[in-house]
Amino acid sequence: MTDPISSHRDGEVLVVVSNNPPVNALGQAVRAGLKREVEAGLADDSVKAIVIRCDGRTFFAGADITEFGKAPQGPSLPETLDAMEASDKPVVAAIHGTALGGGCEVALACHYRVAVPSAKLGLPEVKLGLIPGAAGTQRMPRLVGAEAALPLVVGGDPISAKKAQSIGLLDAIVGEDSLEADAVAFARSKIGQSVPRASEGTRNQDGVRDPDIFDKFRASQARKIRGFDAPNAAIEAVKAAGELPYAEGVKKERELFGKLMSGTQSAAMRHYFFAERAANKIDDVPADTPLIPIKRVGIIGAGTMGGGIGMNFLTAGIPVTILEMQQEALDRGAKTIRKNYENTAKRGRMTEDAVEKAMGLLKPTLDYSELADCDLVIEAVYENMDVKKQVFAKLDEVVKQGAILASNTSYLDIDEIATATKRPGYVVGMHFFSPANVMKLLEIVRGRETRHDVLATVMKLAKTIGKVAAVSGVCPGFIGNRMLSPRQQQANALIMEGANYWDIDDVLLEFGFPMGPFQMGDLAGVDIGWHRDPNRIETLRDALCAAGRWGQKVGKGFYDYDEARNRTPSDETRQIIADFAAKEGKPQREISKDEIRERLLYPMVDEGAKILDEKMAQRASDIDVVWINGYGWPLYTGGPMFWADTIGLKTVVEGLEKHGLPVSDYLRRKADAGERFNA
Ligand code: 3H9
Repeated sequence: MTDPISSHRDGEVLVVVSNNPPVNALGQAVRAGLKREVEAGLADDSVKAIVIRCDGRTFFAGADITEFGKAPQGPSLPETLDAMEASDKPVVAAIHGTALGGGCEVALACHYRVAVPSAKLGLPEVKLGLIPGAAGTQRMPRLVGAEAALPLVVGGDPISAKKAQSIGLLDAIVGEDSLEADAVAFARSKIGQSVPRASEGTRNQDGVRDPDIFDKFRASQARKIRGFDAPNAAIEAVKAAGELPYAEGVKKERELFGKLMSGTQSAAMRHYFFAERAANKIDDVPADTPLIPIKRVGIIGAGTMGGGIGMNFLTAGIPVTILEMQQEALDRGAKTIRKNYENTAKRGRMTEDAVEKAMGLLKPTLDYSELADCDLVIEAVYENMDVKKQVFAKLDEVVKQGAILASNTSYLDIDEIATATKRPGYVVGMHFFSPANVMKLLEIVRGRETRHDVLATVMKLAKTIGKVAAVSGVCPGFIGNRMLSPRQQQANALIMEGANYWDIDDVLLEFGFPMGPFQMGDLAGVDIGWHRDPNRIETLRDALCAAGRWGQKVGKGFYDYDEARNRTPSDETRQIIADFAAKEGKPQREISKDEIRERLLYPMVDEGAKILDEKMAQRASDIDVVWINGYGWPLYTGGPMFWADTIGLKTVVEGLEKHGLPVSDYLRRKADAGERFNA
């Protein structure tokens, strides 16, 4: 392997360069090379200053995550950085791309930091269930203050160069195309001066003067960090930076880092990091498959779903033609899109200019022929096979050859939809989740005849519009809804056997879901799809609807709601359920939360196993990606399949058997062989 670290001289300045594609991760060879070159520079009297920069697309994007969990190989990042910071010769970080995690810690250990305007800096370790482990939690608050450090260390989102300069993290912003020359000039201007060291900074005293900032910050993040271990450890570490001398603070950080690294949450979140990237790859579609240029997107349907889907493209700067049947529905759809953008602008997350720019790309129409020049048309109409086939037949007539025709169906057979066209190879499923402009998941449904270039194009497009994509084969409900179905069946069965419906919701909330199935039912509307005849009572839902319990929108569904939409269990609902169970002759018993959890979640794992066995998902981790991004499965468990691996497939099989539930052959085989779903 070639050495990733090299150096060259620019007069009395030594420029140390890393070249470790794709993201200059700080693996063993990079650490060793960095230490070697910096030590050589320090030992050489003719070197008066050092600049550290990276080749390729980015400054160091962090520690090499693939090394985590393996036996550590020296030199460690902390020792490499300590040697650097201890130098009396100025060391300057020259940053482009993303200086993340360990990369940002390299920059913090340098005496000065300069960056190009497009650079971003951040400490995203919490997103891997960790905290910074190379003194980032100690140097950062000393350099920028605890208050400014908290969102960086605890939230994990990177900040722009401009913002970094405003909080004192960057010393200068330099030319986008002259990073090395400007960094060398900067370093030269510091020769002979005493060097500032972040570890000796005192701005962390803001947290000592006002210790309330930590509790306030924790409270402000309560919803976002519920269930996650790392954010609390991150707050503790930043607090320690004010309370302890530097060396002890570093020790505290090490302790917290070590505990998180060996815990299940970080293992799960690291699994997810690679799962998300793997999901983007389709095994038999080569990475260099030519893409179909997408310059204009058509959307059929300007309702909640169609409008939300359209916003993704408008926001990304791709023109959208949106079609409706009636002028009124079209106007309403366009108005809703504008209102959504304006609300985003009011919250300061978009400029007025950007709102107008996005709206300027929207072309509403009632005329199918206006879709002729679209490169991709996404149908988002009513879930009915006949209607969808009519739409696709019409699209086949009017849309130019070579364009992609996609359906947003959530469970219908894409292959059957494709038969309505003479170009089944260009038909694909693009299943967005509601609200489509917000939810991250895009389930791509690969039909029997879907072409490689069509698949490659929609996968790339997913990234362009900020979605996380996963591919599913054609089966009822695809990956996500197919697995939701056994959970819902069990939830319904449990309440008929005597379980409290709020216990079912609470079990899922405690597990880490944002919402349980009955809360979800109330939110969506218990009356959705109801036949509207209060005298015809065949299902529990009929009984609830007949009693006017239509859901949150009318203040009562499964739960009663107050004005602030807080839910309380309802005696009336309880009675309706009991009456219904009696009518069905269902014996009642007390049901524990453990049984509820097992009966809700284990059948999902079993369904996931069947999906894998039938090759409807390419890999187990794709299923995890779907459930984390589309259905709120808690990230810190790694998704249903990784969670099953963690608790053991044998445990799942035994649990299913204990509750008299079916076990698929695939799951049983894997469990018997002591295997995992994820390698
Ligand atoms: C840390 O630093 C801990 C320290 O505090 C403690 C030290 C003691 N390692 O995302 P992309 C791979 S924790 C290994 O598609 P983009 C990635 O898997 C780390 N591999 O590109 C992919 O591989 P493949 C803190 C990594 O342009 C390829 O690179 N840092 C790493 O969309 C391209 O990645 C982070 O958490 C890594 N650190 O986005 C940053 N990073 O092609 C994590 C990437 O085989 N990284 N790979 O699928 C990122 O956020 C994005 O990769 C980045 C580029 C924004 C840099």
